[in-house]
Parts: sequence; structure tokens; C-alpha cells
Amino acid sequence: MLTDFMQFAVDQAKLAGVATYQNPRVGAVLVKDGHVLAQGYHHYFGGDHAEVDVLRQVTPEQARGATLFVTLEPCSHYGKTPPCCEQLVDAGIQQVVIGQLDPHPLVGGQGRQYLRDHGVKVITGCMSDVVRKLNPHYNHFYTQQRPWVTLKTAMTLDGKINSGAPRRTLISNHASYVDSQRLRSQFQAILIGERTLTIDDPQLTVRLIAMSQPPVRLVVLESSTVALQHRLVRDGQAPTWLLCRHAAASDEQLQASANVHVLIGDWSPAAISQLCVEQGWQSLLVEGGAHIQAGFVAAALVDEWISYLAPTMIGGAGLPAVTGAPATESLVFERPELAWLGTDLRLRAVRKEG
Ligand code: AOF
Ligand code: ZN
Repeated sequence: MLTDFMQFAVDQAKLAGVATYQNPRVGAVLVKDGHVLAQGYHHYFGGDHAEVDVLRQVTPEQARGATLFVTLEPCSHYGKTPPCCEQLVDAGIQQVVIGQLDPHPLVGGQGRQYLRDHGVKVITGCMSDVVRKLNPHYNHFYTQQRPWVTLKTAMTLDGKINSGAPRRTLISNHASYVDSQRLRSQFQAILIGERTLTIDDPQLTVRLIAMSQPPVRLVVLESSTVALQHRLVRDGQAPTWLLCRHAAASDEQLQASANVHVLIGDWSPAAISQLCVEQGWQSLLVEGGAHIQAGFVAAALVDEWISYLAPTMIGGAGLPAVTGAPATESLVFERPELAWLGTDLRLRAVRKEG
């Protein structure tokens, strides 16, 4: 069955975890006479593509006349590695079964065309629903021309995200902390606002998982002066971009650090989304606070919402999640998923398409 072999390719792709970012996760399986000859995947950004990983494991005689199952259309361009479609033709592969076409503008069907033009039989769209889920952010970025945006909130039983006092409020438990570390590792950029920076002094780093390309840290600020004493511009743990409304004397001082960038502008959610497009950041995790998140809701720039709910109460005049966003009909969520994280609950929902 075609789907059995494609499922093997999907399983292979998953082995890469987040190591391929900003490339997609891709798996491949080489089959001849109904038997698997080799299985492989794209291991890390800049490394061999899945097709090459598979071809490396077999002799030229074995490859000739074989069928390749690959989750993503073989590439047709020179990136950090040469085009896979040429290598497949040179190896004498007879048939290629593709999970999904590559939405990357440099590929977009050209890999498939090259194979067909060179006499290779191609089947496209095998298990495409399953295969697309391997790279939701990558697919979204190249088909919608904007990053996948996830809002992350942590909330008490009385619907508060903080106590309203100018100090950090701890809401969720340790299991939620571990889960949110995993979540961060899946994003290429993380965003907070000025109030979260000054009250929480967060690091916005992925501490539990080693990452060669940690998410970029973005902060929306009035001016960079506020950031001077905070950890994320001093620790050098990941690139930090300060998105400021006004220029300040501190801009130059901060820019001297290789990891810190200061940009002056009107940083609406649309402008931040556009910055992600320009920088090639495919996914954005909006961690807070309530006003920044409200801006993304109002602009209908939310693709997923993850809320950690803790069985505690803050009372008083604490801030509710997402303050002041108008109800918007263009933002409807579906496919809710619930998970227990110790005594906390995590609710995840994705935006309804169309
Ligand atoms: C494939 N097989 O396993 C992957 C593909 O810079 P490079 O050479 O690594 O190329 C990266 C691009 O190649 C990436 O943007 C995507 O279009 C494609 N990824 N293609 O045939 C693979 N990872
Ligand atoms: Zn390739």
C-alpha cells in the first residue's frame, strides 16, 4: 500500500524534531519489489535532504528502478545543497510518490515537473493531510505569506492573567512551564510588550532543549532606554530585536552588541507580521501581555490560541486576559484540544479557515 510506505516516511520526518528550522521536516523511504531498501530524513538545517540521506544508504544498482516515497516534493533549486530532483534522475529512480508539493516559491511544482520531464513517474498528494501537519508553520508561511501566530496565555479560575501589581504573578504550575518550554522551541520568534519586559524581566529562552537556532526575541517598546538593564539584551542567549516607537540615545549603545537590533517604527501587529515575512521567521509566539495580545486579536492575526488554566484565584483588580479587543467575527476557533498538565489544564484551539 502506498500509504503504508508514506507513513514510514512521515515517521522518519518526525525524528528531526525542531532541528531543521527554518527548513521543513522531510522524510523519505526507498522501496523496490514491495520492500523497504532504506529510510531517511533531513536531519538538521544545512544538512543533507531526506532524498540524499536515503540514496547514501544504497548501491547504485539498488537505486536504479526503485520507488521513492517522500513527504515533500523534491527540491529543484540550489540552496545550501544541490537539487534533489536531479540526483533522483541521475540515480535512475523510476517512480516518486510525493506527500505534498513544496510551497516554497523557489520550488512550487518545479521539482515535480523536472522529474516528469525526465521520465520519472510521479504521484502527488499521498496522505497529504497527515504530511501537511509535519510543517504547519512552514506551509502557512509560504501559502499565506505571513507567519503562523500563536497566542499563549495563562489564566486563573477568576479569569485573570496577573494581579495588577507591578511584580511577576505566578499562575501556572511546573508541568505547564515544561510544556511552554517545548512550545517555545517550536517557534522562530517570540514577542512580548514593554509591561511584560519591565515587570517579568523574562529571558524568553528555551532552557530545557538544546537549540542551534533559538527563537528570536522581539519586544515592543516606547524607546530602547527601558531595555538597558533587562536580561534579554544582556545575556546574549538569542538574538533580540527591540521594536521601538521612538529613537533614543541608548539605541547605539545597544546595537553595539551583535545580538541586539533596534528598529524604530509604528509596530502594529501587521507591521510585526511584515517584519517576520522580511526576516523569514515563519512562526510567532505572542507571550504577552494583555494589550499586545488584544492587538493581534483585533487585527485578526491569530492562528492558534493556547491557554493554560490554573485552579487558583487572584481576586481584586487583576488584569483579565486580552484586554480591550473588540469581538471579531473574522476570528473563529475550532478543533479544541484539552490536556492535563498536573493540576493545570491546557486548552488549545486553532483558527477556523475561510
Ligand atoms: C527536499 N528534501 O529533505 C528538504 C527540502 O538550503 P537547502 O539546500 O537545504 O534547501 C532548503 C530548501 O529545500 C527548503 O526551503 C525547502 O524548499 C526544501 N527542503 N527539500 O527535497 C528535503 N528539507
Ligand atoms: Zn532537496
